[in-house]
Amino acid sequence: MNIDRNQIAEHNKRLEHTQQRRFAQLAEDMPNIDGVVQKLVSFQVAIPSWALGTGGTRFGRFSGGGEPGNLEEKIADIGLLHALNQSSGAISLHIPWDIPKDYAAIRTLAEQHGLAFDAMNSNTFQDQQGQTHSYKFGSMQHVDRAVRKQAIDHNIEVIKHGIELGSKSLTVWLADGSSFPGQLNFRRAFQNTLESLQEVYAALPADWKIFVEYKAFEPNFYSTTVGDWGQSLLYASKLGDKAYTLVDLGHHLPNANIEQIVALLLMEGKLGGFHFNDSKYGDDDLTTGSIKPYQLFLIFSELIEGMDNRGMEHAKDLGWMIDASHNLKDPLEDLLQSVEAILIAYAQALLIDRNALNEAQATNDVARAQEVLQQAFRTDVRPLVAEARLRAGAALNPVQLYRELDVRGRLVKERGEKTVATGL
Ligand code: RM4
Ligand code: MN
Ligand code: MN
Repeated sequence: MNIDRNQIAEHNKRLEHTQQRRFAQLAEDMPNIDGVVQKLVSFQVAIPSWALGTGGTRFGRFSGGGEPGNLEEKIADIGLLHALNQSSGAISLHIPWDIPKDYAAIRTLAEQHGLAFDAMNSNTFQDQQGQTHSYKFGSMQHVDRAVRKQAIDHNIEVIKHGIELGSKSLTVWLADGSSFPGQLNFRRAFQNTLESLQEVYAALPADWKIFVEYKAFEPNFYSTTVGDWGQSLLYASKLGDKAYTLVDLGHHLPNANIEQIVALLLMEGKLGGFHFNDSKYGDDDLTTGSIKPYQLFLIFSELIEGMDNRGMEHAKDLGWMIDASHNLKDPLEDLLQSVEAILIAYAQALLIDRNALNEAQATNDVARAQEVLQQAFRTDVRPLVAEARLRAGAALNPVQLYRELDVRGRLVKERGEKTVATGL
C-alpha cells in the first residue's frame, strides 16, 4: 500500500487550525523559531531493516500480522513511515538477513520511497546455514585464525553489498566475549579482534567509515571484547581516521552517564554513529523516550554542544539510527513514536540558552545551570516538531493518520496474518 499526498493533505487540513494556534504561541517567545524548524526538517533517522517485525525474547515471540516477508516489503514499510513523518529517510541493512538480490532494482525501489542506504551491519553473532566455522566462541577474537578469517571475509562481503547500494559506512557489532572467568585471555582476544578489524579496515573504500559498536554484556555474561566506549575508542584510534565509536543507548551498565561519554567522544573526533532506543535494565530495545526522556534530552544537549564545537552538521555528520525491538506494539507505530521522541529531544536541546549555561558554568552557579536546562526541557516543543513535518509535506500527527488509514489492517490483507520478518 501507499500513502499519497492527498491523504496527508486532508489529514493536515483537519488539524491545521489547532497547529497554527499552538505554533504561533511558541513563536512569540522564540526569535529564531524558523531556524530551529529548518534543523528539524533536515534531521533524518535511519530505520534498521530488522526492526519492522515483531521481535522476540528468549522466552518466545508473538508475531504480529502483515510483517514484511522480504527486503522489498521492508523498504515499503519504511517508505510508509517516511511518507508519514518525512524524518525516516534511510534504511540500514543487516547482512545476511537482508541480502539484496538485484541491486539496481533495490536502489530504484528505495529511491521511489525517498530512502537512502545508511550504515551496513554485519552479523558474526549467529551461525548461518552452510557456514564452515562456528561463532560459538567468538568471531574476530577467536583463537582459530580460520574462524577469524571467515568473520573478516563476511565483513568485506558486507562492504561490497554496501558499495552497490550507495551506503558509506559499516557498523561492526561483535558478540565476542566470554561467559566464565578463565575462558579467555583478554589481551589475546583484544589483539585478535584488532588484527581482524584492521583487515576489514583495509578493505574500506576511501569515503567510507567503520563504526565499532560496544556493548557491556549479552550474549556473553562475563566479559565482552568490545565492552565499553573505552575499548571501542582504543580500537577506533588504532585503526585510523575512518574508524569511529558507535554509541547504542542500551549498551551500557545501568546508570552510566551516557551524556558525558558522547561529549568526550565528540571532543576526540571519534563519535561516528548513534543507535537510539530506551531501557530500564539492559539492552531492552524499547521505544526511544518511553522511559528516560530527560536522559535523552541531556544526551542531545551534549551532542549539539560537541558537534557545534567541531563545526559538524547535525543532520549529516553522525550516523543516526533507531535500534529497537518491538514485542508488544505494532512495530511501525513504535518506530513513529521513537522518531517523534528523538525530534522532541533534539528540538528541546536546540532551545537551550547556551550563553546563559556557559555563564552559569563559569560562575559555578549550579542552580542557574539547572534552571537553564530545565527551561528548555519543560517547553512543550510538539508544535515545533509538527510544524517541521507540515513544512516537509508530512502528516501533522503520524500515528493518528496511521490509525485512521488502518495501515496495519491493509498490510495484513496484502501480506497475510502469518508473515514473519527476518531479524531478532
Ligand atoms: C545488537 C546491536 C547491534 C544490532 C544487533 C541486532 O545488540 O545493538 O547494533 O545490529 O543487536
Ligand atoms: Mn545497536
Ligand atoms: Mn543492542
